[in-house]
Amino acid sequence: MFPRVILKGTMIKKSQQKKRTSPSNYKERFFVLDTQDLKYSERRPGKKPMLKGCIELSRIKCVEMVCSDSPIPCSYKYPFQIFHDSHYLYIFAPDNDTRQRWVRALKEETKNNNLVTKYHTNFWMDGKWRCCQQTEKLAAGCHIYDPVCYASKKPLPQLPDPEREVQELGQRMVIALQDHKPLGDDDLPLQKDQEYVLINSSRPDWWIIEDDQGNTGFVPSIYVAEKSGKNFERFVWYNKNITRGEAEELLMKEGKEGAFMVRDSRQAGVYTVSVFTKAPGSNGEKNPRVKHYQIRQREEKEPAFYLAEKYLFSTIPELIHYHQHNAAGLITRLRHPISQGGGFSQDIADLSKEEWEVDPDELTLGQEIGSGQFGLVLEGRWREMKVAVKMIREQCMSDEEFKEEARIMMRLSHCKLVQLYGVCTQRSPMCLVFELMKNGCLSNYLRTKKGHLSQDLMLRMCLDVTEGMAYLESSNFIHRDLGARNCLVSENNEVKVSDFGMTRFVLDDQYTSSQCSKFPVKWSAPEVIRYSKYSSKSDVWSFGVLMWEVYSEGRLPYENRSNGEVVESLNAGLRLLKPRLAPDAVYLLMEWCWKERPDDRPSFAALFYELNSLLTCEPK
Ligand code: 4IP
Ligand code: ZN
Repeated sequence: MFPRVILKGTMIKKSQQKKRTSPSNYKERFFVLDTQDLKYSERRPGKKPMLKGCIELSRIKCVEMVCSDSPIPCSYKYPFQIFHDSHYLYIFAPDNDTRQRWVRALKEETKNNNLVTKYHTNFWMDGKWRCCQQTEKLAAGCHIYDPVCYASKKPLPQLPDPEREVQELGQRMVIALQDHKPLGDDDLPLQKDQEYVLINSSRPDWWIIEDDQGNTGFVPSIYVAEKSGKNFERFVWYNKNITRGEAEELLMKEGKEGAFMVRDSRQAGVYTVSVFTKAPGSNGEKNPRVKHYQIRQREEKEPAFYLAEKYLFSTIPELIHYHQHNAAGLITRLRHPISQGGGFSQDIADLSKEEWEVDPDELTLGQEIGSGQFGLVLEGRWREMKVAVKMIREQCMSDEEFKEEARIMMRLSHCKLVQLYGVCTQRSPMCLVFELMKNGCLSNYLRTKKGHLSQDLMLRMCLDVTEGMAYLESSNFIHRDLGARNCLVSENNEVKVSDFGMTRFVLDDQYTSSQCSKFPVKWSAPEVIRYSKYSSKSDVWSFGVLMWEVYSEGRLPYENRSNGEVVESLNAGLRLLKPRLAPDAVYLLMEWCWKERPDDRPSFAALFYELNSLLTCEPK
């Protein structure tokens, strides 16, 4: 019997990279699904179609959409996945309807196969699963696979099942620490103690979660606690590297009844709550002192954590939250979280208004971590988060214009951009509150790591920047001052783009006129130097120079040459030379960024795609 054709059409596929070294690329293919196989072929005008691949339906183990917020480097933007044998085939449909049609049909044809129980919701990219961060390509999925019903919203609420293990599900679950009313359409209401699936935690302040009805939305991250693991570094009360003695000293110095912190106990994997009190003890002791309580963990069954026997919690943040409001067996209620960086923060702040104005009472300033164009940068705390605070030197910035723009800049939110949380204008000098990046600016980072940067790391750094810039490009936002000095490095060596659009508010003409000494001539496209014509393509030029900085390990471009000499040599068609560490393919991309005509330069989306395809090997 001949197989019956079910669907056919043109879509784009990503190469499956069956071998470690095979290239990553996106090709347009004509797909035919019949009752036996899924075939794809290349069709060229005037030529016979050439069959490129054929997947027997019986070998398919999962078909599902892919949910991702990373830029898609091809013209079709609706991805779905087919997991077969030991390979993932990513196919990109031109629109959502087409994607749904294919996913439905493929699910229907494969529903009786030997299927996976869990699948990955996001892409395998850069050596890890973007959904669950696992680094093994064939690692079990992180989300229950639904072989038949293809619906994003489940009609019936799931009944609570106490036996269902978080670990077994593989999903990241969170528990609401308190009720929360949604502010806008994108927000999800929270009900205290209710569990939710964590969908996206790439922004530190707002997370996306899903309730048991299948509704998803944003919630303030400090209102929820992750159920599995002990991921609570974002809470201000947690001090990672502090000894018992240092903790005591800090708490005594603070001297406030109920000042407390959570620290690592000497015993690995165990945590201790240290709390300051003046209350008389059971044996009549009256001296101000610090008491230490070990957070105990009951092994057998959840909930597992407790300080005082009767009160059990499934996460440490829940436990702390509870004891912040109830002494319940402790010498005193946990009143003031203290952290090593200095200062204490209030209780969970009221996040009920998402505005750009930061309340000065919510902001605590710590030590200096650097200085920039506008003045000093301090470490700080805001709403239980560690933040970087830029203090704007007077007469340095046109505040009024900036304030108008802050609203737009705050909405730009991407995991490869340094997030602006808000602006504090009620204090003088005005200050801007940003996401804190532990490893400082990229140019210094490159210099300190000189001689120890692997090819893989350098490529990934460039890739991170293109990802953030592709987002700005798609938001029609021009950076205007891209360079390694304006990128920051996180604790895990991830690079994020910072200070986008900020030069527009600089009042110092030394920066703003291309004739002047502080103008970043060495990073600027010719059309910017000549007629201040900024565009995403002038950002691309600067990105070429940034790549050069990365592969030169932080050297200054055109080292000893003056701005005037640089302009002259650019006009003569000369370009920066290939850095010793740059592979040919990478230098070709730099040269592409430095095309004289802006239109001849690639877009950031294209650069992302090209760089990504150079990442052929699995990470070590
Ligand atoms: C090829 O790259 C094509 O993308 C193939 O897709 C792909 O095969 C190959 O991946 C990949 O190396 P080049 O054209 O640059 O050689 P197509 O067959 O559609 O042209 P898949 O398996 O994705 O069909 P590997 O994994 O087979 O090496
Ligand atoms: Zn996953």
